[in-house]
Amino acid sequence: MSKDYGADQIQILEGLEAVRKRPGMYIGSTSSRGLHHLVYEIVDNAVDEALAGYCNTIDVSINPDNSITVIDNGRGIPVEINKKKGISTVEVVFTILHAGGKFGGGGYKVSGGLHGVGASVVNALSEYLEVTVEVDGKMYKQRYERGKVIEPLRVVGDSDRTGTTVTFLPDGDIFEETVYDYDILKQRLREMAFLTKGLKIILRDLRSEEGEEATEPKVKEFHYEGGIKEYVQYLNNHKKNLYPEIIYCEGTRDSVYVEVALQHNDSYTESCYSFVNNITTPEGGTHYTGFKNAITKTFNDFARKMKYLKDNEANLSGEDIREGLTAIISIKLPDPQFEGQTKQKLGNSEARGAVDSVVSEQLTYFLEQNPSVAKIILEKAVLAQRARDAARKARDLTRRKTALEGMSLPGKLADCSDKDPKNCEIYIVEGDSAGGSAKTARSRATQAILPLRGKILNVEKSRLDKILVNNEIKAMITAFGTGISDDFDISKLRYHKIIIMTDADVDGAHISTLLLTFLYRFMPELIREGYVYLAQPPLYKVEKNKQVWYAYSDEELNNILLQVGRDQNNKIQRYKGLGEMDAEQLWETTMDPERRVLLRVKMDEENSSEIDLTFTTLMGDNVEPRREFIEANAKYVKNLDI
Ligand code: 28F
Repeated sequence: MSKDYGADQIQILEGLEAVRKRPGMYIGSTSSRGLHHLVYEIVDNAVDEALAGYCNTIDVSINPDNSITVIDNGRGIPVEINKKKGISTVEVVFTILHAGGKFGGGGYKVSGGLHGVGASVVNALSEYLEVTVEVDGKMYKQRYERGKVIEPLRVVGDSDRTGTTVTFLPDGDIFEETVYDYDILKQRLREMAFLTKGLKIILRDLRSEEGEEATEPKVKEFHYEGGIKEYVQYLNNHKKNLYPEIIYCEGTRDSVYVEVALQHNDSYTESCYSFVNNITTPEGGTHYTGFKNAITKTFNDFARKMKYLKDNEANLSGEDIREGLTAIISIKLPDPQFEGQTKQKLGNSEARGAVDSVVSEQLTYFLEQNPSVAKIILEKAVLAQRARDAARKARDLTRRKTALEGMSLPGKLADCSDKDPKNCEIYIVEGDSAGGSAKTARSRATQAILPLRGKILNVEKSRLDKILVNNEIKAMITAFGTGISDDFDISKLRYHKIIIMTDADVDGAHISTLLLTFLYRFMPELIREGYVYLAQPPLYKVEKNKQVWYAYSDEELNNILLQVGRDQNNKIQRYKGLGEMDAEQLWETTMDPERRVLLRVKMDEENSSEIDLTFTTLMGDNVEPRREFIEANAKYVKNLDI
């Protein structure tokens, strides 16, 4: 091929060069999240082919070298030469930015807005990418390196199938992290399969666990004929459902395709997830608003018609009706407009009316056909309303009033003198003895201590009114100053670090989990914005000839013993609890900002339904799912001291 590039070719190279210069602009980040995004971009194109009705199976493999292969059985990307560009359509798709627009009008592209940067970006950010197209009995192949065409598309053999195969190796010069996480891909591909009913997605991990001889590859197959109904079933199967049916609404209004599945369980939490063209919208948007409006209006109309609500009684609030509700709202529309901080909120106004109309119409019909289910839901909503009224009274007690109104801080709180939240941190300490030595050890200017008496309430199993009268919970709400749930106001946070400090034993771990459950359910933004930490007390103290070392893990202990030599003058103490350290030791090992180790609690927004499910599994009523979870994950646990 002649080396003198035409104007088009130069424009193509500049386009991909731009991607390599500022990858974050195109895939959000070059961290692990960006690495996994590459897979979603390629899979999205295959899912588009499924939505168009030509593909029903997608194979995804993590290869031993951490390259990825995605295979679909669709029509195959057209191999003809694109008149305008003078290159094959395949080459257009992989070398021209935003050329992914597969369909003109009519069909839905899964990858829309910021999300759909298409295959060309993956190509630009890969050490190599190979695409194989099987169509008309032939197999075509083309290879690129860092986005550059190595050779034109050419026939390499015959084929008796049709479809597109893409193999790419992310560029180590661009991505800090190049090792794929099987679980991250598993969760997103499972979600994709739920959202695209009938599509079979198979995930294989062809890497062998380090150290182990090559075991048979990990394989997982996702195939849900029931689509989002099965998604609700999956999210609810660890909970006690209030009725067996899964309510399902489906329809199209003004070219917006609407699908909604919902079912109540006996918990007090609302787990509703919304999607646009299979893209998760954790900030909600017009489709979610339309859903909430329809639910509130339909249930209230029905309640009045069935005389559950007398004419003079107030309407049930949306919050009451959605207590314990698990729902999936999935819409598809041709040109989604994303808004919000992280571009994960839908802005299209037509979506609100479309969802409202489909859900109102079909939910009304369902309730008329199933009055016993309607009764169950309305009775729970009425209970929730009463509890909410009681909670409002209790909450008014805990809401942080100004100092003048005398809402004093909890007595047990040893506050810090600095009043600028940016400088301040609060230690939530288990037990009065540890609390005592923490109060002595701390730096009074910037460190506040809130001792908690033993186990706090498991909020997963209690309603808001019970939670708000619990002293430990009340103390935390007042100390943090932000209020909770809908009242939550991050600007009122009094400490920019909330540090959970518990014993390094099973009880301590339980208390940390209970605290994280409370924070996740009532102040999730604290976790999402990275204000929450776990203190890391030492596990061992090694003394020898008056010298002292601290070990924070078993391997660190071994390294210290290797250094100082293993002999009888070693004195090794296994710390069972914070109380075994005096104030000086607690300061230097766990509280001194110069020397301590803190674990920051992070929440990966893209897997919010999985996080919600994990809390329910671990903290909810049903024992069986918890046992399964523990058995499945026990192998990851280190230094468990039963
Ligand atoms: C492993 C990743 O990318 N699959 C794809 C198709 C099918 C068509 C297509 C793709 C025309 C100009 C946009 C075929 N026949 N899997 C995939 N399958 N792209 S990507 O067309 C590309 C459009 O650019 C296709 C008829 N219409 C569309």
